[in-house]
Amino acid sequence: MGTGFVVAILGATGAVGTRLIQQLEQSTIPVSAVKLLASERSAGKILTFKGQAMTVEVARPESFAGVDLVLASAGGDVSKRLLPEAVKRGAVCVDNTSAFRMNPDVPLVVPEVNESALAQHHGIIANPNCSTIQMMVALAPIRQAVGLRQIIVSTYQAASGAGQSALQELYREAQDFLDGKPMQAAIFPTKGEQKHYPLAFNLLPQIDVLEDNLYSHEEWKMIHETKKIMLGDMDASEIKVTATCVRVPVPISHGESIWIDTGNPDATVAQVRQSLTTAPGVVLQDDPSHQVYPQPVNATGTRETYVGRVRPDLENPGAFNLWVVSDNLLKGAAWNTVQIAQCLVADGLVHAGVVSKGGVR
Ligand code: NAP
Ligand code: 3JN
Repeated sequence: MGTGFVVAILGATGAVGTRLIQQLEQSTIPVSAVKLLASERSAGKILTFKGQAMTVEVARPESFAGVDLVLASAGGDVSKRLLPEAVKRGAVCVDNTSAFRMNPDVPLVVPEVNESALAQHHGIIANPNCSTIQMMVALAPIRQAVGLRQIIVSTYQAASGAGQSALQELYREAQDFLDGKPMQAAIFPTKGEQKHYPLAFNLLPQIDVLEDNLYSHEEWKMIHETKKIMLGDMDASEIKVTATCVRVPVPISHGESIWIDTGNPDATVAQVRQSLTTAPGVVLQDDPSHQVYPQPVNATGTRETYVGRVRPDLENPGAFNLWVVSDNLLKGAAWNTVQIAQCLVADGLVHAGVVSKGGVR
C-alpha cells in the first residue's frame, strides 16, 4: 500500500486545465493517482501526467469516489453541479470558477495574502479571478507597509483568459488580417453575446457581460473579490475600488495600470518599492533609467507577479501609480490553484486516503 493524494483535474483539456496538470507535476504534493476529467467531447483523449499516458474521462458525480483533492476549471455551471458531489464523497475542492467565490462559507484565497482563510473551509475553496489575483499580490505588501484606502485599476487582459478557443480566434483573425481577408469574430468580447468583434489589432472594453449597473461582470468581480480577500466582506467600504477591464490582442499575461491612495500623505516611493522587494511572489522590475518594466512576453510561463513603473501621483500626496503583469493562466489560475492545494496539504487541511498498490485507480 502507498500513501499520497488522489487528485482529480476537472476541465483537464482546457487552457487552464492543461496548466493545472503541469503545475501539479511540479508541485510538492505527493500524488498517488490522478484522474483527468472533461466533457464527452474529450472522452478518450490521451494526456500525460509525469510521463504516464492517461485517458480523459467524462466528469460525472461517481468520478469523485475515492478522490481526495479536486482541482476544478471547467466553468461555473460544471462546478455548481459537480463540486458538491465531490465534497459529498469526501474530497476537498479548489475551484477556479466564480461559482462559489461570493459564498460566505467559501474562502477566496491568494496564498501570499490570506492563506489563513483556508482554515475555515467546508470542502470548497475558491480561486479568485485572474485580474484580482495579480492585483492582490502587488497591493497586499504595499497595504501592509503604508496603508491602502482606494484603488482605481484598468486592465489589459490577454486573449487566453477567455479560453483555448478564444486564443485560436485571435490567431486566426491576425492571420486573416495579414492575408488581406475579412476577420471572422465569433467569441470576443464574450461567448453568447449578441454581437462579436475582432480582437486582432483592436481593443475591446468588455470582458464578460455588461450589467445593468453599467459595469462589466469582470469589473464587478475585481471590485467585490478585492474586498472579500483584503477585508473579509465582499461589500466592505474601508477600501474603495473601481475598475475598467479591457481585452487586448496579447496571447498570454494580463497587464494592469493601478492607481492607489494609501491614505498616508507621508508614504514615499522608497517605502512602496521596499515593500515590493521583499514581498512573496513579487518581482520588482522597475529601472526607468534602463527602460526596465514588466511586459507580458517576459512574464508568460512564470509564476511571479511583476511590478514596475512605480511612481507618485504628483498632485495627490500618498497616492501612487504602478504597472503590474502576471501570467493569467499560471498565477491567475493554475498556479494559484495548485499553490492553494499545496497549502492545504502543508497545513493538514486535506487528508490522503490510502490507495492500493499500482497507484492509478
Ligand atoms: P477552456 O480552454 O474552454 O476549457 C474548458 C474545459 O472545461 C475543457 O477541459 C472542457 O472539456 C471542460 N468542460 C467544458 N464543459 C464541461 C462539462 N460539461 N463537463 C466537464 N468538463 C467540461 O477554458 P479555460 O480557459 O481553461 O477556463 C475554464 C474555466 O476556468 C472558465 O470557464 C472559468 O470558470 C475558469 N477560469 C478562471 C480563471 C481565473 O481567472 N481564475 C481564468 C480562466 C478560466 P472539453 O475538452 O471536453 O470541452
Ligand atoms: O477573461 C479573463 O481574462 C478571465 C476570465 C475568467 C473567467 C472566464 C469565464 C468564466 C471566469 C472567472 O474565473 O471569473 C469565469 C467564471 O467562472 O465566472
